[in-house]
Amino acid sequence: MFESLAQRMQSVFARLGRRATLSADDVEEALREIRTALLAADVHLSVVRKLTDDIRARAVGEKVIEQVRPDQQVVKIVYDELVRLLGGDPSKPQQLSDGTIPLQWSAKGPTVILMAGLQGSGKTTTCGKLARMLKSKGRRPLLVAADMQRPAAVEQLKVLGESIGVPVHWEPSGRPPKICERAVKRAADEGHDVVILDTAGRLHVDRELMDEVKDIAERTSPHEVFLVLDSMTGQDAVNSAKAFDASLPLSGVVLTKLDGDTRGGAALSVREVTGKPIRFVGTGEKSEALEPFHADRMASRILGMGDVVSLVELAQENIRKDEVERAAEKLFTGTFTMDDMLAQFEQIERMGPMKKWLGMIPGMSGALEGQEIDDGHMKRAKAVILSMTAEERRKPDILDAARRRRVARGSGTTLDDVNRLVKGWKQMRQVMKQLRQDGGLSGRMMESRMKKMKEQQIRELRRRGVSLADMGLEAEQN
Ligand SMILES: Nc1nc2c(ncn2[C@@H]2O[C@H](COP(=O)(O)OP(=O)(O)OP(=O)(O)O)[C@@H](O)[C@H]2O)c(=O)[nH]1
Ligand SMILES: [Mg+2]
Repeated sequence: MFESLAQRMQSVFARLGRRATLSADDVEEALREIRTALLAADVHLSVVRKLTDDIRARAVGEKVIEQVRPDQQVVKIVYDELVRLLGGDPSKPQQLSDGTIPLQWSAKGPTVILMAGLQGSGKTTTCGKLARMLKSKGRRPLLVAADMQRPAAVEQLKVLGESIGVPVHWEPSGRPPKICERAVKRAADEGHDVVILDTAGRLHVDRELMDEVKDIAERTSPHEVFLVLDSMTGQDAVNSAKAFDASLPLSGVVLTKLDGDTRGGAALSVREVTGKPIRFVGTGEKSEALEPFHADRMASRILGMGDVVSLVELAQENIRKDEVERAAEKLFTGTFTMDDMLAQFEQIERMGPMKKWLGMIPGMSGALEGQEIDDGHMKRAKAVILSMTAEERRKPDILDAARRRRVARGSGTTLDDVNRLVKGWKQMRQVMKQLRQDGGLSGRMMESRMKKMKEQQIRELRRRGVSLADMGLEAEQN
């Protein structure tokens, strides 16, 4: 997700990277690029303006940190402002989930969660995902089929409930507000501690259905009212959010289909435009594909520069200059040995779940697609590296079958573990090499690709009626 926005951002920073110092003009030029990149990603114009203004204000006043190149500092400023825009606090370190589910719990009786949103936005799917998540934490959820609009809706929820082992309250006929009222009562009687109401979708915000969902909210006093938004629908999602916000006591937004080919604009706009926090994100069709939302993680992914951000953070925490430089050198030049991998593992262990973290390294998220990485693997992988000789760590290519068997024995792992690690290292090396060849952070190929992409995006924006001035570009010459 956000691939093109992340790539555009990287190209902006790449260009800055070749300057020794940053002038006010450089910052302006970068801001213009950021502006078009954001508009092309379908971010609301008012949000783009605010974001670029905030970035400019900070970039001008920022104290220079000696250990860090100015362009990297700009990355950090943009990152901070993105985090803020997404409703987070950049002064807090990466928020690692402690595994609890961030919900407003009822003090007494079952917690009631109401799901509302346009047709096909993912309400029913999200109800199932949330129920599954709650159940896995020892809660006793009850799903409620309150969509009497679409004939198959009740059946859909029943099937879903069965597949995750969560009971579903449904009635063959009747009005949804009454059904929900009875369902909440049943939940209290039967000892369910969470009730999830799956309401009917609507194509547009229409009066009748809006009144119905309002009625449901009034009768059940939900502790959470989630608006489910399809992130692929961009500006439309944001506009409908305003309408729902006007009629319902929304407590937050669930952004679905972030796994798809979304341009990311909805994610960036919704918080600023509605003032409602994004609470969860849906990242797939399966019932496990729901995550609590973290502004900082999202900002890292949008920038595609998570490593640079943490680098600057390290520097800000006054880590020794040579260490910072060494880390940057390794990342950007691609001389990546098993020792580096071991160091990365150790660092990663301190940073939380590996797959998420690795996905934040530029160019890495694609390479990780469909790969199994869990933290148990990592422990074994560390043991494997520790059993290698210094030479093997420096030059893993010399690990032939006999050496691999020895390493497996020595580390108490299997030959499979050793092979997997070497394969993983090779893939990483490939990614780094690719990054370098494609230009990654500095090359020409990337730049020309970006140029093309940008021209395309400008054409597309013009077609949508965005003026050049709004893109931060001068009026056309011809
Ligand atoms: N890829 C992907 N697909 C999703 C996600 N969430 C929902 N979907 C898909 O989106 C489609 C619509 O989802 P539903 O949950 O039925 O949507 P709904 O809001 O309940 O729709 P109505 O009941 O008709 O209003 C289904 O095909 C889902 O599988 C997600 O996070 N990622
Ligand atoms: Mg539905």
